[in-house]
Order: sequence, then structure tokens, then C-alpha cells
Amino acid sequence: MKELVLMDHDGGIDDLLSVLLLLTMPNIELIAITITPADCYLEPAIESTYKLLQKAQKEHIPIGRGTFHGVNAFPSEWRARPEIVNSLPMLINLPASPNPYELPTAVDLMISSLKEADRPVKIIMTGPCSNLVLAIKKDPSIVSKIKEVIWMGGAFRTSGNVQTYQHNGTAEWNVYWDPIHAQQLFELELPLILIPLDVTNQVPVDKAFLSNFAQQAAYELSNLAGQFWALTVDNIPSYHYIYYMWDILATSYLALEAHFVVEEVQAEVAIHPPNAGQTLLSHSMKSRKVKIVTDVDKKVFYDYLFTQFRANFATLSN
Ligand code: AGV
Ligand code: CA
Repeated sequence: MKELVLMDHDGGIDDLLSVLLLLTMPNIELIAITITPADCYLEPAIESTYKLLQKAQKEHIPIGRGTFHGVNAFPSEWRARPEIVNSLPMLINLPASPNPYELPTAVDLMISSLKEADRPVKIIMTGPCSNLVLAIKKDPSIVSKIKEVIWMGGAFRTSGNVQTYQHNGTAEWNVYWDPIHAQQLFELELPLILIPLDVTNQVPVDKAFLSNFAQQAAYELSNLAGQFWALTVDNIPSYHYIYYMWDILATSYLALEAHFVVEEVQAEVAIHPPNAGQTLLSHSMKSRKVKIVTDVDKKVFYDYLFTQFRANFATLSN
């Protein structure tokens, strides 16, 4: 039987690539996508998501709109990226989504999708965790329908990627956007596995990768994915803003679990400056057991991307 999966993403380029990757996985059934307006503006990210679903003839999959905004906003330049995606030749002339404000809220869609599911669901989160925590607060009964939560977030034994005022650089952005709900997520003690910077740092999006990947651009999915990645290259030259396979690695966990090294740790989330959003290994009263990924078989991971994207939309097996 197919694994039921619900995705919550926040519209970054690698979030959209993660949607694309999910659509290539034969063993999962995507039951809903909810969007957090964090590393994106909501409306264009809904449009990108809907367009990708249309390409795969999956536009019946419901989309939920996040209404909660975290305390620490993402830079506007990053948030505007889906506008470019929507203008790419393969996507620009597709119908835009239905009125975003007529969509269910992310919280309500999460609740209804989980309640209607006939078996427990895996949740993949590639942005902040606010929608999920708010959904559980509104209807705690959904916890029994959650099989596992896979979250791209955190930085444990490595530095963070937030560089801003009032911050010492120890936090990862998805946690920093809403540290309070992140700490509450830990306190919920769900089956939670984090894909933190500790492991995503091992899988950069570099020119050598892009160059190899371009060789299979005759396949529609590779062509589109290659264009998405090209949009991130202005991040690459600068040391601090290098682009990684963050969310894509987290998404691939659904298919490649056996190739990931997982460790159980005790951790908490700092909620005040100068390290708001830092995921700290600790044994304080606030700390909880969580699983973190510390290593991945990089060859298996990159090979998997090449294989999955060697496809055309009309022939997606899923
Ligand atoms: O911290 C990684 C998270 C991932 O979910 N995001 C990007 C991925 O979608 C935030 C982020 C960190 N650095 C960035 C980010 C950058 N240079 N551009 C855009 N987003
Ligand atoms: Ca993201």
C-alpha cells in the first residue's frame, strides 16, 4: 500500500524542487500540500505549486494557505523567487491557481486531511513548523494520524545560516522564523526526525553538479529542475550564501531512509537573542528527545536525483 504523505513547504526554489521530486515517487500518495509564507510570498508560491501539480496532472491535490507569519521574516529578495519560476516557459501559460483566498487555510487543510486519512500519514516539512503546531493545538486528535514528521531544520554541531542583526549566527532559518513553535514542536514529542545543516552542508548545489545534470535536459523534469537550480546560482559565489540541497535531501529521506545515518539526541530551541532559533543539544527541563540525521550516502542521493528526474511529465509513474 502507498505511503500517505502530506507536505508543508515555504516556496523556496528547493521547496518547489521537492514538490517535483515527490511527484516522481511511485510509492507515495501525496494527500495535501500546505504552504507557509516564510521563504516566499504566499500567492506566487501557491501558483508555482499549482502549476507543478498541473504538469503532473495532479491538480486535484488540495493546497492550503498558511496565514501565520513568524517573528523573524525572511529577506524579501528570497521571498520573491516563485515569481520567476511562474514565468519560466514551461509554466507561464498554465492557468494560475484558483483564488488563493478561497483555499482552505493550511491549519484547516492539515486537520481535515489527517482526519480523513484511513491510515497514519508521514509529514514532510521544508519550511518552518508553525502550521503543524497550530493544527495540533486546534485539534490534538490528529496526533494519532501522524506516522512521522520529517523536518528540514536546525543546526546542531555546526554553525547556522542566519546572518542578521541581534544574532550570533547559530540558528538555521526555518527554526529562526518561528522559534517559539519550534520549541513547542519538540515538546509535543512526535516521532520527529530533523534533517539539519549538519547533513545538508554535505550536499551543495555546485557547478559540477549542474553541468552533469544538464546532460539529461532532454527529459522534461530534468530541464525544468535544471532551470530552477540555475536560479540559485547567484547564491553560489558568496561563501555564506551558498545554495544546498536542503529540502530536497529531506524529501529524499522518504525514499532513501536506509542510506541516512540517524542519531537520537536531547535538544531544545533557544527563543531569545542572540541565538533565537538555535537548536541546542542540552539536558535542561525544556529539552526533549529528537532524532537528527548526521550523515547520508551522497552517491546514492545524487544518483537518485538523476534517476528520478530522468522523466517526462506525461509518463510520471505515480
Ligand atoms: O535554511 C534552509 C532553508 C531550506 O528550507 N531555507 C532554504 C531552504 O528552502 C532558508 C534559506 C537559507 N539560506 C537561503 C535560504 C538562501 N541563501 N536563499 C534562500 N533561502
Ligand atoms: Ca524551504
